Amino acid sequence: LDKAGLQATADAFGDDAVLTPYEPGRGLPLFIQPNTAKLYEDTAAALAWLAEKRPMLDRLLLTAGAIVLRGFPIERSVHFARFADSYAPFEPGYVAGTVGRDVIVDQVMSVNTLPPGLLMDIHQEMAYLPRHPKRIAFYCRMPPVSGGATMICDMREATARIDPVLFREVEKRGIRHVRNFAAPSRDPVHPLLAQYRRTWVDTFKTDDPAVAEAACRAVGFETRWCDDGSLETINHIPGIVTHPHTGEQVWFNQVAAIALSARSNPEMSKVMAEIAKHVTRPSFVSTYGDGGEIPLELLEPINPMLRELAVTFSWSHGDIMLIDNYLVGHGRMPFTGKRDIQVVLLDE
Ligand SMILES: O=C(O)CCC(=O)C(=O)O
Ligand SMILES: [Fe+2]
Repeated sequence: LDKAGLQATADAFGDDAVLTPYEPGRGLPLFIQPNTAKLYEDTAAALAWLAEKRPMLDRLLLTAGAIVLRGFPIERSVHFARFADSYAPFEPGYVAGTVGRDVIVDQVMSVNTLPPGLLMDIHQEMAYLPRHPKRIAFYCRMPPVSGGATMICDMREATARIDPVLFREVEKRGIRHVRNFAAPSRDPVHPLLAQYRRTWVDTFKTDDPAVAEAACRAVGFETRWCDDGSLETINHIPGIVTHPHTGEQVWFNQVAAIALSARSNPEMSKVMAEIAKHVTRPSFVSTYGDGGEIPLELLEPINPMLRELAVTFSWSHGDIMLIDNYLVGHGRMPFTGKRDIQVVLLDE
């Protein structure tokens, strides 16, 4: 975000709000704080102001990639839901996502509840699906006492750092995912198993195979029932997308996180090894679009590179972070104690 652009927006906000690009780093995220008693204290007034300023927030988001609204009286999840109302919801919802999420109120859901001690690698939400949210927003209902920052990462910079050989291959061949959703009768062998090897019943919210198949078709999956009662799905994505508004090409897939996340967490590696003993089919495999293997050595540098670029700040109660899902990736630092961060998936 250049100085002139920021000044123009600051002028347009007048005395209502203060804009502060986050330091250290290159100004990611951009913080916006209310500067009048009314916007600071009156929830209805703040929500109306945020809705009215949407065109400006949209423009800022395209340059900044992520905006944190801090100090507005977004006291409860229902206020966050009202904030989200001024955006089009991501209409399919969290269908065929990799983790379980609880609905909190309206379109507000819980975040991925990976155990607190583990680090969640940086990813763009639902990038493994042909249709995915263009934007997402997080809300801090209760900040953790220690750790637990939502890391964010400039994917423009990350795209420039992807190995050019890998980039060209993905551009040419795309990416293919083969997933396997467990049969509902399988007993979990570890608490993480329920989270990371979801059943098709839990994933598609039905115990009717025909309904599950229809849900799969709706998100672009081919399906095949396996003899152990599990459901295999196949889908293709480009892996690199052209941003709908800026025309930039950005890396947009989760192949590194899918293949190598266990390595970020020694405890998780042990769990994965344990799971592998009990299941014959892996839950998520990605290859090039033609089925050719993506060499691991091309993927290995990606997660560390994303973490190196990552910016972290501490959550405060009431914060809303709006993210352009193409331009900014997100992950989570380990934490202790309680942490209540919530999420909505948005379209335009
Ligand atoms: O908990 C967080 O900060 C991020 C979690 C996350 O990536 C998600 O729920 O999509
Ligand atoms: Fe996420």
